Amino acid sequence: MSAADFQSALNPAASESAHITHLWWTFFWVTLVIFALVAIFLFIAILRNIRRSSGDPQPPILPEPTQASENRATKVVSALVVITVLILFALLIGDFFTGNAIYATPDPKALSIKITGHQWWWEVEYQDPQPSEIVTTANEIHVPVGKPVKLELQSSDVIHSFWVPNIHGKKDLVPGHPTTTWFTARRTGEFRGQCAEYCGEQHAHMRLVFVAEAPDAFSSWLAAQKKSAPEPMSDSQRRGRDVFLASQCVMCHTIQGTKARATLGPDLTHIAGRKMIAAGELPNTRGYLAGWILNASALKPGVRMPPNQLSSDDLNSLLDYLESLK
Ligand code: HEC
Ligand SMILES: [Cu+2]
Repeated sequence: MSAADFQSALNPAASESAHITHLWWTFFWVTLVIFALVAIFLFIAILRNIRRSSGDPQPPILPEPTQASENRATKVVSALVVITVLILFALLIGDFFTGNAIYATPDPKALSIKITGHQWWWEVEYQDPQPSEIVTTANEIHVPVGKPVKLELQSSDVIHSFWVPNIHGKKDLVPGHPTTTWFTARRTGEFRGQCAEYCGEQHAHMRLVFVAEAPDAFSSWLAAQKKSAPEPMSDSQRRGRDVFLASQCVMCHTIQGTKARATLGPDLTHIAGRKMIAAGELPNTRGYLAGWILNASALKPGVRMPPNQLSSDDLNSLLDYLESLK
């Protein structure tokens, strides 16, 4: 992830964010010119005043303004008011057209993804008319470049806001009020998203990884996600699966192909394929995974996952198993 792709509304990767960036720069240059003009005139006025009063301890007594100079002042002020109104109006029109352009008309062939905000992670579900083809994952969204995408957004608890600045503007997730938003990615890249509405203790650690990739790469990613979890290959992995299925993990997590089918926490069917864990907070490495499983709240205070007491053998097997879930 390059610095500009990290989380920047000024380095667009989708048609929608390109419109927003364009509007931003228009506002920036117009207001910069006005600011510079105001500063210049202010500076001139100050200079004049200093020169007028230099060497004279008493403030100068200015003559009464003449009728002619008063008329001129009124004209200048009126002209400036009219120019200000015109500029504001032009910006308003630009804003209106940008708004129109980014709330594009629905496309029936769009890829449909359902996003559910939870305290403090994102559930991601690729929709399909056939229930068995639906893919569920968490905190990582892949989309194909050049294809319209429809996001169906909802919240399971409090108000969150979905924001991937390189792709589109913010969209609030209000409980009980599902909304939709549309975008088309225009270049490949890996971007970061962030919850943009304060939603409790770990709001700042409610991020996501957003991957825009070539259609072929996306198709193979989605096909891999559709599969059930791979069967354990080694004894340790087999034992790890038993540990998982025998402990309270199954009350909150799903691993497709096993009896773990709960949805209080992220789907773990392909957890090893994800770049980050804990909603973009920690790299998906064995060390962080171990720390997370033993005591998640030490890494993310307030987290909705309880600590676990596991013998080191059980933990190692569990890690072997989770790391095999590609
Ligand atoms: C009470 C419910 C609950 C139980 C029990 C539970 N978890 Fe979790 N787990 C969660 C929640 C909620 C999250 C997401 C937390 C966050 O990111 O804020 C999570 C996150 C995770 C993650 C990171 C997933 C990701 O993509 O970020 C892993 C791995 C995980 N849990 C493994 C386990 C294992 C292994 C067990 C059993 C030893 C377990 N969990 C028990 C609720 C639970
Ligand atoms: Cu939030």
